[in-house]
Amino acid sequence: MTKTEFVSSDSIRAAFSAAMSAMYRNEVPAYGTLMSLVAQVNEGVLAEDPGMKQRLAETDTLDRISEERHGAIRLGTAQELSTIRRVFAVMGMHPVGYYDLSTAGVPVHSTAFRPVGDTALKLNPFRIFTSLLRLDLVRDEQLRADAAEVLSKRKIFTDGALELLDKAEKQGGLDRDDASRFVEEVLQTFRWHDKAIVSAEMYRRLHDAHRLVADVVSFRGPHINHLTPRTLDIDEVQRRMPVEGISPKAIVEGPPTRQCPILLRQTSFKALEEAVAFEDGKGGWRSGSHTARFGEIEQRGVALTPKGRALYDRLLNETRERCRPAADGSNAAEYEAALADVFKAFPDDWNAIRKAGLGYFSYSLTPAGEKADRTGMDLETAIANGLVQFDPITYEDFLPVSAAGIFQSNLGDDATQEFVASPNQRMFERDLGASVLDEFAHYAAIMQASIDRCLGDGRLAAA
Ligand code: OOG
Ligand code: NI
Repeated sequence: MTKTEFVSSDSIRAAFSAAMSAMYRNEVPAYGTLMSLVAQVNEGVLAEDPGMKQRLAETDTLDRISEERHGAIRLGTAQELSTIRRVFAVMGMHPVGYYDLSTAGVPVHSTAFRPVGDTALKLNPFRIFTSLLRLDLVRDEQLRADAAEVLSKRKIFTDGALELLDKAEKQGGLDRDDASRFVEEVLQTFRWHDKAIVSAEMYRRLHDAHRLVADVVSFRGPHINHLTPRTLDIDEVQRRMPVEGISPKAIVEGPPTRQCPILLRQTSFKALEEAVAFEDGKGGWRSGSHTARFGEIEQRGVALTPKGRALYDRLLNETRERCRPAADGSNAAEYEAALADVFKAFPDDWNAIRKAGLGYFSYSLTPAGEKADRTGMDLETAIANGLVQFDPITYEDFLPVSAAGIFQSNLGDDATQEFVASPNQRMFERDLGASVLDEFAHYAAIMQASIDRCLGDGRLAAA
């Protein structure tokens, strides 16, 4: 078989994200409601802002505007993590970034599997925030051993998925039939199981250690715990969620509303309580419940350089020192005001952000620039003379403090926070069986390549 008969990894990812969306809307009806709300709000924004509509159309992103951008799962073992890395690679999703959530009291560390590169992101931007449980942070030794034993026995992938995975790796791709079977088989891993693989008593012990430990260990597989479409106006969706009968988390995570959006803003609706049957130890079942699954929305802005990110982190810390957002939303307005006030220190003008070296931008020649004699001109002069233009590079990754806020709001607001901060990227990469891509180096390379293209004919001097 020749390579040309293989379906592209981008198409497999697109088929997978569509299948996941359909499954999740079916399993979690409130998520379907959120999707319709997002589509309505996006339509409204586009109707009022023809300029934005035009820009989205030009960048080929208008058609899929309200489609999912990401989802999240939580895994239990190194074996599961390294296998999922191979599965996602077939879909063109690669591990980018390392996120330590232990600092925020959640016993996991994570990466984002995502398409890398402009073309792949445009074709289908779907990514999965993937966390690995850290049993090493659970203090109770007996519980740690019991949990490890349960996890070592479960099989989260179907035999069909594993066979097709081997085949894809051996052949270097999958043909049309295999690709659609692969999507179907892999989808099974993310399904919800309403029968636990532990007893109610074991669930209670796991839950007492941390709700997240119970969520990972008690089930046959890593159910997708949320999906996240993109919204063009996150504040509006947040406001309208209660009108649609869904209950939003207390605050929007991330930076405040701005003229020039930076990084990532996110909010979610609270996880639903779902009926679960636990083993009763006598071959029967005992009914109980579990909260895990929710819906989220995101709005993205420019990727920040290490300098920009340091400023963002400092301002966010300062805000939270002034006002720590309460889980019940009682001080949400105060928090928002503090956030807006503190973030006045972050320039809100594209050129100012660029000149201060806070964000990553993509440079290109203007029509005038194509024609002009740019001999010996530096980048700034070329920009000042209208020969080179710049566009913000969108942030495609995640934020640990925001992620922790999303975790916590969906684990129940009384989730204990008693873990000692202990990032361990080396351990994570060993378990993953690969190293993660450094997100900053990645954005810097995109920016540099765009500058090189402007300088490419050698007439424009390096800045
Ligand atoms: C993942 C939470 C992180 C995000 O958007 O920051 C996340 C989880 O709850 O498993 O998805
Ligand atoms: Ni998320």
